[in-house]
Amino acid sequence: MTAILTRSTGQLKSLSRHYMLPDAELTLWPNWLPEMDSLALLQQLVDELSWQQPAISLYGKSVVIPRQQVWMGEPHCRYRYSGTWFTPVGWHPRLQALAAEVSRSCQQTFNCVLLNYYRNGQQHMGWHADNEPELGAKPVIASLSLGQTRRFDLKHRQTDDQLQLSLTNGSLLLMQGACQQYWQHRLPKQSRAISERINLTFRYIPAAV
Ligand SMILES: O=C(O)CCC(=O)C(=O)O
Repeated sequence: MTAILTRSTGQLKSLSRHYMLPDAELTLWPNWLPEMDSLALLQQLVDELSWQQPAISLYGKSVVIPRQQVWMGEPHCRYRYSGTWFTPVGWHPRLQALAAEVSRSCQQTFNCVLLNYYRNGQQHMGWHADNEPELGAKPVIASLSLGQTRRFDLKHRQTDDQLQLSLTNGSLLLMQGACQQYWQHRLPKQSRAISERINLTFRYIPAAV
């Protein structure tokens, strides 16, 4: 007799892998959102958000980013990225509810989100850390992926330590500890990745006092 292992959506959601790295702590929930819900959300966000492809400053040159993005959240959450200031658009109701769900899973408050839309594997993001001063010391970042599976690389700034993760449809990756201080990450080009993907990085920016 064949044993069939079934799990409810709730059980799948709670399955996670924990990575204790030098100077960083990662948790990956491979099935945080069910597959069909993730694909439906991707389509909704493609259709309903006003995607931008701004130029940023890279090594002194103005370069159009190789993907599209939306910066969203509470009104005070202005954010500087590669020499350019971004003012958030107001919450999309679905994403405000999602931010609250991510906050519950990660036991962290998030009040803004950067959405990146990659049409195919040629679109990418280079090495960087989410270490802008407005995020405070030791920022906690929760990264939700929808659509095409993509490779996600991390490397330690001072040692040869490297890690490659596969970010699948519906996965949630939590980066915490001193991750943004000591590690950089990137989403490399992948010629075999032909489908579209949206990544949402939930962040917290304190209101200025
Ligand atoms: O698309 C990804 O998974 C990477 C996103 C990222 O690195 C960022 O938003 O800082």
